[in-house]
Amino acid sequence: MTTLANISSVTPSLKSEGFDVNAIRSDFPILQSKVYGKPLIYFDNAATSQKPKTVIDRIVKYYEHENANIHRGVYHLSELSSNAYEGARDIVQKSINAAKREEIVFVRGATEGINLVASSWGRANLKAGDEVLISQMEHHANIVPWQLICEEKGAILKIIPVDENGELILEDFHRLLTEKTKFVSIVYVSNSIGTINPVKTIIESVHKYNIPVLIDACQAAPHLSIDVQDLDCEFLVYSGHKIFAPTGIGVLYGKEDYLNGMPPYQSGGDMINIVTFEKTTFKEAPHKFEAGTPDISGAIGLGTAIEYVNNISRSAVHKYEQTLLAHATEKISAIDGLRIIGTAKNKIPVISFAVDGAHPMDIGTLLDFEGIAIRTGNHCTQPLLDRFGVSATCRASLAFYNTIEEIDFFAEALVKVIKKIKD
Ligand code: ALA
Repeated sequence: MTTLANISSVTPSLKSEGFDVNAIRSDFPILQSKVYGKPLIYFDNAATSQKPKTVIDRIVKYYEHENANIHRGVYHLSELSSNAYEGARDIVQKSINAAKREEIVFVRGATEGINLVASSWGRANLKAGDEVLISQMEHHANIVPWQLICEEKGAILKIIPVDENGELILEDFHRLLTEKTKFVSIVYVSNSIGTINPVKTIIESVHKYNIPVLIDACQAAPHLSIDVQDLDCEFLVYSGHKIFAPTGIGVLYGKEDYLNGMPPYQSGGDMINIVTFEKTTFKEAPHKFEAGTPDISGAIGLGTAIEYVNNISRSAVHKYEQTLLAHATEKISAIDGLRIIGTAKNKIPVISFAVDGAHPMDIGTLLDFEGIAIRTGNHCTQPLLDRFGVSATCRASLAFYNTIEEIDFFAEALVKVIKKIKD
């Protein structure tokens, strides 16, 4: 039986690109943990990723040495804190190649970013009979905010369907995109089945109608390079906690003209210029959209997480993750009665599956006793799972710190667990 005693990279050639999975694993304290006496195998990275020590240390340093509110104090600590927070904005800007730092709005996460755009842009621009186009592959966070604003404005939500492999049906996308379409909001990479969508081509087509596009890049951010100028999207969102940063911080990118043309989403301190009881004037973006005290330490932690990721070769990570995906797909698909849901040509290392006669919750619970963490359920994508005729799946979602040995251990444990459930 494969053991985890000798964790080694299967692709030593990646070492020439400076990629060493053992070194990476040692940066993540939680990966050294045991669960029920077994080494933790963390395969729930699409839900949230683990945090490297450098991020944890940076947050501790902030609270031990820099904690003060930002943009408000004339004293040393407030300056330290404000500089660190605004420095994180610069790091985010560079990492997604935004043209201006003012185009980066810190939000709680992708969910808040989408709600912000749907409420602010949607309320100001949508009217009865307009159409908003999303896909069948969206996370609930990219469905419900659009449903609510469409309901409020009498607009109509249109859905691009997904084929048997879990790819968007592009002919239907072109058919649904019409003069009536006023906004398109599309996921870059599916959280539940891993499909990488051809968003650049989609954006090009949408722009022929002179309308804006939002890209939900939650699952793209930890796995792919993002260049918003190259994509040319009007908006893009992601959550920090999926890219090795703390929970509670996320990014909304918006083209400057769009952000400045939109009304505030929330209001309060730090987003205003002048307040009187008669009238209030607002700052320009991004501050207009950052009402109240933000998640200062979260933003700083996000900056550190991005710097951490930037120190590892993206191309090596991509090759390594594709090796993990290929190996896991081969191992898992060989299991009797198991169906992989989502077999797109371009995928991140996310494998969703259903097993005849074994409920995902039972599989997940028993795998936990082997030290293995996967997600079970609908992954906040009920319409997508409905399309495949299942209400829940097991989902193994991998990151660059996972290993071939972990996959082998997982596949063996899975066979054992399925047998136990069926016996
Ligand atoms: N959206 C997260 C997931 O896919 C929580 O698990």
